[in-house]
Amino acid sequence: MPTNRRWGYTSALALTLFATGLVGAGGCVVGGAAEGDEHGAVPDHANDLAGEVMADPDPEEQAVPKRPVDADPDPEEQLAPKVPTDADPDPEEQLTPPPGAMADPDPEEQTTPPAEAMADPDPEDQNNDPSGGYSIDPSTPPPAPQGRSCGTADLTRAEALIVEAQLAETRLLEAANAAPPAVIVIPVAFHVINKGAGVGNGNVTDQMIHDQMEVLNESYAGLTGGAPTRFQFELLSIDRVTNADWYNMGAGSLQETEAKSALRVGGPETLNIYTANLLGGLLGWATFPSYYEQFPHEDGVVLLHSSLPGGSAAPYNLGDTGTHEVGHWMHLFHTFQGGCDKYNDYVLDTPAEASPDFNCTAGRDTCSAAGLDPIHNFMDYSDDECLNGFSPGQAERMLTAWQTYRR
Ligand SMILES: [Ca+2]
Ligand SMILES: [Ca+2]
Ligand SMILES: [Ca+2]
Ligand SMILES: [Zn+2]
Repeated sequence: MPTNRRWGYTSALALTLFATGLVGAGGCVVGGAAEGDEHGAVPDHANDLAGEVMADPDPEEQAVPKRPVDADPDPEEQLAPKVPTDADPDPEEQLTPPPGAMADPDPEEQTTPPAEAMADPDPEDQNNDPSGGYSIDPSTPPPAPQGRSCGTADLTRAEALIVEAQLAETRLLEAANAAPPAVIVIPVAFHVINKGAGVGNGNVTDQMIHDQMEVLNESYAGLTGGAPTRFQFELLSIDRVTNADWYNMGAGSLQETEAKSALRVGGPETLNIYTANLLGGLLGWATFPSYYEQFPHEDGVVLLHSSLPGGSAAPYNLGDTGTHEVGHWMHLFHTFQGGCDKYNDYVLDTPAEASPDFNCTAGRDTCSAAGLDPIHNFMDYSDDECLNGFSPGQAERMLTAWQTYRR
């Protein structure tokens, strides 16, 4: 039984976008939940995703990084106190908080025009970006040593500002024009990547998929305790493929690209969900909508097969990994992104929190800014049992992002 969840991410996407002006790659990798695996007992360090990866002897992690940046030793690694010798190019390491991030008071970053960001291809810029990682307030306790974690990439401040500018433009246009539709039905294509027959080999049942669809619909309708969104999900198709190589895909791996290239259907409006046995103990990852224009074949959500409702990845088997990853696919960030930074997740009504919450810690309040930590928010890291809603601000952001990138 897995004990940890990790949400990994693919930083190279963000970097590529950084260079091109597009923005936003998100990948959530969730960890320690490999089915029937021995990895589950490995302590997970939420903000130290590399720590678990290093401790994980799984040879599958040798999967070839797909994106150039993944192979580039991230300077941030040197800033990661827990993994000083880590040579693993895992992009999740970018989630390690740059110590200087919070201290960067440069007001110019708030007004950095996209053009400037686009012109600067230096990947090291990400390391100086306040929003590029978990910006942990030094005055707050370190993150819990275990629990869910996600691999979806944080955008750099420059990237995030581009997105914010694009969303702001959409808001202006929407205000001047017709309101968006009351209901947006998203077609969902499920791609079940397995290594053979049976749930144990990743061949999830149709029932599990239907149950996941129900979880998505209830969650996004606000029926689980959060704010309602205008999104509904309708199952478009289920296809299954037996491919042991793809089955053990890693975030940003060649296997991921091969599988997606072969299986993806539809345009930016179609939610492609791939289930497989993810490497590194990850629960899933996703791409941000701003990534679609340049890399349409990468668009989608990848889920650990056993995270679907009824799967074996307890306490992450109620379907909220799917809800969380789709949140990224809609351009939501983690509620702890940026830590106590005033921007944090770029959503006003989600109180900033210094680090992920893993244990549904009632009354948790890690940032001095108003509001208790949003421990029940789908974009935090607690168990599925604890996560139960989006905020109105997140619902608005998803709608605006949809109008900007996916309609
Ligand atoms: Ca917020
Ligand atoms: Ca607070
Ligand atoms: Ca829940
Ligand atoms: Zn995530």
